[in-house]
Amino acid sequence: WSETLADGAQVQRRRALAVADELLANIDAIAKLNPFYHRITPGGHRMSVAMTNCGDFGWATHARGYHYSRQDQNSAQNWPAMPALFYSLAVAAAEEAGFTGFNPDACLINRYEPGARMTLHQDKDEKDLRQPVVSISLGLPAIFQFGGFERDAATQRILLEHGDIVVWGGSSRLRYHGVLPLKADIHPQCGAFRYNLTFRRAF
Ligand code: MD3
Ligand code: FE
Repeated sequence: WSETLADGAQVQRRRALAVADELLANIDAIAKLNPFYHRITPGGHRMSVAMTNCGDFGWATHARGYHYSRQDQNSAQNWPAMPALFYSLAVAAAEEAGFTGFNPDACLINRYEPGARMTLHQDKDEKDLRQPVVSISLGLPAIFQFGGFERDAATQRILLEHGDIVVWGGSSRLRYHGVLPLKADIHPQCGAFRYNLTFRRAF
């Protein structure tokens, strides 16, 4: 079942549940090739979320900002291919939310450990902001914050759980959003972690 959060923003509850184990096996295989690591922001802070990527491009930090890169900065290898299941699920979810023709070339994989969080930010490093972002949550639940178009606007909080997919597009594409510190617990399939896959068209 799905809920509209705001114009262009839709949660599809448990949409990925039936293939969650397969998604997790793919994440493990990707992390064997390109392990998760904590990036350092341009401001010099170590992010509490650990990341890896798959697809043509991955999200990278840089002394002067953020960008998308074919190579993993750590290994100097190209990112692993996006598994067919990832691509088809993200495209189908976008389509169900009304975004036809979504063609993601980047999948960022975020791994949250207890206490890890993501402060309010906008996703605007992508070239074509008419393409939505699709997010798939796996493992421990997290409280997601979504706000307005200015950092200090009021935020709504929504719980994202194992298997939930969120599609963000249209006028919601530039909303501020973040994730509150993860509460320690053990998930049957993911142990102490939460994973979030975000699919984007980078270029
Ligand atoms: C709203 N990740 O990687 S996913 C990110 O749970 C990111 O790891 C969070 O924000 C996470 O950039 C949130 C939900 C999400 C993703 C992209 C959005 C919400 C969004 C883009 C625009 C507005
Ligand atoms: Fe984001």
